[in-house]
Amino acid sequence: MSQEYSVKPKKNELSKTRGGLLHALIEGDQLTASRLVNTAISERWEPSSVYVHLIGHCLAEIGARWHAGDLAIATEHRATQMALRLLGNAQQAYVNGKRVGRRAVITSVEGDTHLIGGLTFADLLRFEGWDVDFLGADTPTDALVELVEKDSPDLVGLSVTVEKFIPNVSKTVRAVKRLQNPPVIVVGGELMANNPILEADFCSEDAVKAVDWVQKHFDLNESSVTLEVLLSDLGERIRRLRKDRGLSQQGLASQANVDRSYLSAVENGKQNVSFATLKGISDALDVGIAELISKEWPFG
Ligand code: B12
Repeated sequence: MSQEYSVKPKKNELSKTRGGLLHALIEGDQLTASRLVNTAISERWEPSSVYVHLIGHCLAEIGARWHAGDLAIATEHRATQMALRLLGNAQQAYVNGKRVGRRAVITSVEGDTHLIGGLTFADLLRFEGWDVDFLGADTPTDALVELVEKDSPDLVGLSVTVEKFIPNVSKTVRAVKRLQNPPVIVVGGELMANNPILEADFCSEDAVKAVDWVQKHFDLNESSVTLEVLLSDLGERIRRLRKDRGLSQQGLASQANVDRSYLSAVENGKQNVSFATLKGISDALDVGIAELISKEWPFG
């Protein structure tokens, strides 16, 4: 994911936004719900905080209240539709990651109509630069197998929410694995905490953990990030911090004791920097070196 959106909200901030969103979803107040999610995104919350810890969390709470008989089914349905719109807008706001040349097909398993968990995993992968086909819910096993045979994706993600459909997952995994050059298969959904599917390559109740596993499995983690990308990210962070502080390139260059043209090359990711230069720039920007090179954003 782009360094731009890597803020983990503070606990109290998350819980306040959750409270507001839960209320808006229950009341059918789309305007307030959109405003809360848009604010979180404009404050550069990482996608998983918005998808899982904010929207997903509110849906689970609404489900629990509906299950307990405290909410009408129509209220739950309306909240789900609102959440789908919020997620659609979030997907537009977060830019897809730089393409990594890998393809995934994600769907809920045959019979299962819950689609938000699979959609969450699909979008989190998109933000990591994957090309993703999201098929939605309840895809018949035969249709999925046919598509996988035709398109040969690198990864298939299956979502299952309702216990009685677990046998459909095993059936689907076996059918896909019988293909020539079968893809990697990841199964997700809350039930996976206690009912892992043995034939799958990875199972998890947590979409973020699954994305991590996938990135490692396909060797797409930061260790494989090139120096070029690291320097370009560093340059972008320096430029943003400089602008935040209302400094011109010349102003920062003077304070950091470097030439303006040198600083311009650094900001454009075209210049490798020594530790001494990094220290000069970080002092002038009034941030620690660790913050300057960390993924967290924004700092201070
Ligand atoms: C919205 C909802 C619905 C909507 C679904 C709308 C839609 N298009 O998605 C509707 C109203 C259609 C619905 C129907 C039903 N539902 Co419902 N529903 C929910 C609710 C409230 C929210 C689900 C949700 O979207 N959560 C938010 C997402 C983000 O969470 P998640 O799905 O768990 O996903 C996370 C992880 O599990 C994981 N993950 C999920 N999928 C995948 C896939 C991969 C590949 C990976 C890596 C990770 C991953 O990542 C996500 C983020 O970390 C839940 C309550 C709850 N506790 O979740 C009940 C709930 C899931 N429903 C339930 C039930 C029983 C039903 C019905 C059977 C009710 C009925 N009697 O008709 C039907 C199912 C019909 C069917 N054939 O499927 C039960 C399931 C119990 C069970 N485990 O068997 C729940 C838990 C409610 C309850 N407390 O009883 N439901």
